[in-house]
Amino acid sequence: MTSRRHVLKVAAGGLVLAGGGGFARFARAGLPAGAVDAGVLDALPGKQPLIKRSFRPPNYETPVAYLGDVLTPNDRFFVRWHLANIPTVDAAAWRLGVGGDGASGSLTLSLEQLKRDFEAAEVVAVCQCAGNRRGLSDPHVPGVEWGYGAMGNARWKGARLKDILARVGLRKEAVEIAFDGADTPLLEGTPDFVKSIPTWKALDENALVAYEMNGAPLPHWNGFPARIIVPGWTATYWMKQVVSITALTTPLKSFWVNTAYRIPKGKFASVDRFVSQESETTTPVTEMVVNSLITNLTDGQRFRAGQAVVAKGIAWDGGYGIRRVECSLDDGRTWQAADLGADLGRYSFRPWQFAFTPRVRGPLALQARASNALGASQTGELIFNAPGYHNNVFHKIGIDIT
Ligand SMILES: Nc1nc2c(c(=O)[nH]1)N[C@H]1C(S)=C(S)[C@@H](COP(=O)(O)O)O[C@H]1N2
Ligand SMILES: [Mo]
Repeated sequence: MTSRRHVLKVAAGGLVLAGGGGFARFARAGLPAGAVDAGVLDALPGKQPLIKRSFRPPNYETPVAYLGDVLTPNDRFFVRWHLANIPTVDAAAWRLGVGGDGASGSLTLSLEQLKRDFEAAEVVAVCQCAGNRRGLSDPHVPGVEWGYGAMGNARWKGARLKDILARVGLRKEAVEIAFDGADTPLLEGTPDFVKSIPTWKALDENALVAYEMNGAPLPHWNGFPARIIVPGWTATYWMKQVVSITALTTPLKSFWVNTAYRIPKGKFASVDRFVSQESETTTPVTEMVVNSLITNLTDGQRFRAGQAVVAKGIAWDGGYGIRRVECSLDDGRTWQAADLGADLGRYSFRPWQFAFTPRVRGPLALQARASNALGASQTGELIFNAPGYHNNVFHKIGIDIT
């Protein structure tokens, strides 16, 4: 079903995308080289060309230039799957099972019922892989070697998880709510992709079973006909093609929660805890860390001395809200405030821009850093961890003033 089509450019010496996304000049901008390379632009059926990191399973990232739009178009939204068996779901035949020992009853919902029997809710929220920017990790770490684009922002519409859980009668002993999707492993021995979140998080009014993305049905690659939305938390919990929701009175046993997607305890200033899955030394990743990206400039881009330059970008966090974005033109010695753009809600990308007029000829590095309502900010030095999660090193672009 996944035919390899439209291979547009093979980047032997570095792929150049109009307006952003070049990775060829990290060394010059003083960034760690990591393992990321320019990648190959390739279009999955129904998608625009994205940067291919792997084909089976499909892992495709969004070029930086497309992340300048506050809402990421559906056909440019990144794609990440762990398992290679991804069925095409027939909307009419699809069913969502709801139950578990943490529920008093059980229920099977059709797509029709999901849309008709529950109040529709909407939230604009960033969907970002915990491993976004892993390919920039220095030293190198194994995994999908993402650049900056394993993320997107969309307006999600669906039924509230809490309303669905209320329909089956959640018992007070329920500690976690687990999700399974229609995808299955290709090889025996590969664990099925099953995830859970704490019950309190599932009861958040912004947690949804979404059947619309930016006003349209979800693309197949992003979880048609319905997926879980956990605003503020990394995308690993955002189960696609969801087929079951299970309330559990004991913590889920799943490789994808117990072993993968975990970080050393205390390493990051995460506020939301997932207590039932914490060990002595590690904890599941929960919220996204505060982060930002310069979206309209590329490394090596030329500007004339005395000519005004407007840098544009986006900032986001785990849902506390972006309060400030600052830029530095002197290697972080001084920082100047950027202007924040439209606020689409605390879970959304927040656009920003920063105008400056370079006077001196030669190379010039621009860095951006965001901070949120808690006062949390980004890091200048990578906070190294073996799985390569939560990379929020200041984004830096090197331009040439001529
Ligand atoms: N069914 C299913 N859902 C899934 C996954 C998966 O492998 N299977 N991967 C998760 C992870 S780790 C990420 S980063 C997001 C990616 O969402 P996207 O492909 O819509 O961008 O989906 C999540 N939901
Ligand atoms: Mo992910």
